[in-house]
Amino acid sequence: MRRIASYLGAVAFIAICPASLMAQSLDSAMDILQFDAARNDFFAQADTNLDLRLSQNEMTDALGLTAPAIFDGQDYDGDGYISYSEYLDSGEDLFATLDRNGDGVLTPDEY
Ligand SMILES: [Ca+2]
Ligand SMILES: [Ca+2]
Repeated sequence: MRRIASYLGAVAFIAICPASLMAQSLDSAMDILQFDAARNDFFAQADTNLDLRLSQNEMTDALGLTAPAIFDGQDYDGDGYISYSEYLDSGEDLFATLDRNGDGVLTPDEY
């Protein structure tokens, strides 16, 4: 489940996470529940046609930028959509990648 790790980092984290999470994350630690909650909010906002998957266009609109590497990194089966299941998996991968000391909490020095 580390397929996206090669090009994930601070840039991907910023692109994937909503502004509310970033504002919170700048000066505080967060656990996976807070991380998932913020990403769930992002998915709900981004999935404008409510089909429980994100298209390239929905992702671009939600991020305000085109990020094919980030999109492809989460579209594990390559069908052109990030399903909710893929989104959840990519969140786990992303958290695990960012949580470098493996203590289950992201601290500001880790992102
Ligand atoms: Ca959708
Ligand atoms: Ca997919």
